[in-house]
Amino acid sequence: MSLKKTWFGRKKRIDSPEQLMHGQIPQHVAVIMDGNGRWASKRGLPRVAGHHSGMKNVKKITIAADELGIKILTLYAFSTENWKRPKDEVDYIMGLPVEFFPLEIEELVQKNVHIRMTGWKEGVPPHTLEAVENAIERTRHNTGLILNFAFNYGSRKEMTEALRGIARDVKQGVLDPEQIDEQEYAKRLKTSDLPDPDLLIRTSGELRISNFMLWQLAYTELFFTDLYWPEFTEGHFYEAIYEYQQRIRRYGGL
Ligand code: V0D
Repeated sequence: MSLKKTWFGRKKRIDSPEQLMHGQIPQHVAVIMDGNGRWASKRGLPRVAGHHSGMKNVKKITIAADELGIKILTLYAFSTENWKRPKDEVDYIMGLPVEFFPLEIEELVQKNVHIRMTGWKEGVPPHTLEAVENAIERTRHNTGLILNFAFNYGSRKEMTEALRGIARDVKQGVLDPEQIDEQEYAKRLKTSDLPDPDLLIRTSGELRISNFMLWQLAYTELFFTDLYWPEFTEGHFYEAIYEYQQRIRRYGGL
C-alpha cells in the first residue's frame, strides 16, 4: 500500500530498521512536512486537525531517526510564506509548540534529543516563542539527535541576510572582496554549524523545494512521496533511507 504511492520504480518494503544497517545511514535528513491540511480535508476534517495529526507524527519520525543513528533531523514546520494563510489556521499552528512541549518534552529529554530552531523570532507570538525556547533550554546539554525545527524560516531571506553581512564587512574594510568564497558565505548562514542535508524528504506529492535551504541542498539526494505527512510512518521513513542507500551505493564508488 505504502509502496505504490511513491515515484520510484522497484520498491522494497523495509519492515525493520536492521535491514538498513548494512548501508550508509545519512548524517543529516531534512523533511518538508507537507500535506497536513489536505489530509484532513480528504477525511472531512478541518485543516487544523491535519496539523494536529502532523504534530503527533513529529515525535514518531524523530524517534525512528534517532534509532537509526541519524545525527540531525531538520523539520520544516513553518515558512516565512505561511503567514499568508487564514489567520485562524496560523493561530492554530502557532499553538502547536505550546501543546507539543508538555506532551513530548520528557521523552525527548530522556532520549538525549537536542532541540534547536532555525528561523526568525520576528512575528512569532510570545507564547509560541516561549514554548520553543523552553524546549531548546531543556535539551541544551543533550548530546544525541539534533532535532532542528525550521520554523518561520525562508532560504532567500537567510541568503539575503548573509549577503548583507558581507556587504557591511566590506564597507567597513574588515573583509576584502577577494576573500569572499563559498566558505565565507556559508558561515554566515543560520545552519553554519551543521553539515548540509544528505537527504531531503518531501511529503504530499509536490515536486518543489519551496524556499527551503536552497544553498544547503546543492548536493542533497531528493526523495518525494505522494503520502501526506500525517500518513507518513516509520516504515515509509525507512523506505526513504533505503532508497538513499541504493543511490549512494550506485554512484558512490564510481
Ligand atoms: C505544523 C506538521 C511540532 C507541519 C507538523 C509553529 C506544520 C506539525 C512543532 C514544534 C508544527 C516546534 C518547535 C518546538 C516543538 C514543537 C511544530 C510548528 C508546526 C510551527 F520546540 N509540530 N509543529 N511547530 N506542525
